[in-house]
Amino acid sequence: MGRDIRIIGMPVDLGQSKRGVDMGPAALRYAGLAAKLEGLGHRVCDSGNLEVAVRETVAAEAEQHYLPSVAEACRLTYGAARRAVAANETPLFLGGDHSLAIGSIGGVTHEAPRGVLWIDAHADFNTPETTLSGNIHGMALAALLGEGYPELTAIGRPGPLLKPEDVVLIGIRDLDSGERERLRASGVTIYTMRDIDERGIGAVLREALDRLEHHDSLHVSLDMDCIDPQDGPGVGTPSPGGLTCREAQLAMEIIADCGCCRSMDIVEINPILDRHNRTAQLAAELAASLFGKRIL
Ligand code: NNH
Ligand code: MN
Ligand code: MN
Ligand code: MN
Repeated sequence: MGRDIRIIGMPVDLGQSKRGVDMGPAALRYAGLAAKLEGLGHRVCDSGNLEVAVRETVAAEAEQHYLPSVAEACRLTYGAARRAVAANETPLFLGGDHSLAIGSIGGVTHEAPRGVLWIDAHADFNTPETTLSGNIHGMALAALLGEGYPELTAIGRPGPLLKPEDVVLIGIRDLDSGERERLRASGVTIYTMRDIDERGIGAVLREALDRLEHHDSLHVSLDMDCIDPQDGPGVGTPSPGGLTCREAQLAMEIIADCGCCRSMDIVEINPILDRHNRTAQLAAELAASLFGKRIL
């Protein structure tokens, strides 16, 4: 009883500053992602990559942090996500930076809401008023909740694409100060690395799933910088003190047990900063665990 998994690459790198995240989809394919999922009994169909502007061709947008091109990438991603869900497929989005989640999560929730597990070192809860970098990948979750650039909050359908009670953040350890205030006031459930250190990843994940119990479908948005840089060096904004590969595996296995994960993003892998593609290999293993791989 496998699933129909639809792989959708979105090599957007305009939402952040470092070069190389656009190579993430290739790195994940080279890591054998499709074969690992097929080995679990799923039918995997790879749509290739969606089109996004190459930075050199939109240099005039640099001052606006490439907002028009990021918004266009998100619109395309939204459409692809919506079509996959309408076809009863499980879309797996390969980034690219985390700005694509505005489109992927927006699109998968077009017909019906789903719960979102946002696993990240960062909360991506900045607005143009609170951001220190200006980078749009640091605003993606805020935009999904309807806050920030109108160009982003208008994508797909009017109004917020998510409600605070639809979202749980896991692995958080690096917040900007204005972002922290916004997050505290938001009503979003947050599990920081301190919570994970004190209570263990298993207890945290089980409680996170309880929080999303009112949803029968879940989306996992996996920013690979959630992983400790020791285990996942190939990311643009590494943050020490992160999840070990074992903790991340257990998180995926516990989500898999609930049987309701119906879409996923894997974002922020930067192969230029990686070592022998190990961050992409770990991500492919995590996706396999999320979609049913078991030791016994
Ligand atoms: N908070 C920072 C910013 O807004 C860093 C965001 N970087 C990420 N987010 N990788 O997941 O620029
Ligand atoms: Mn992120
Ligand atoms: Mn991050
Ligand atoms: Mn700026």
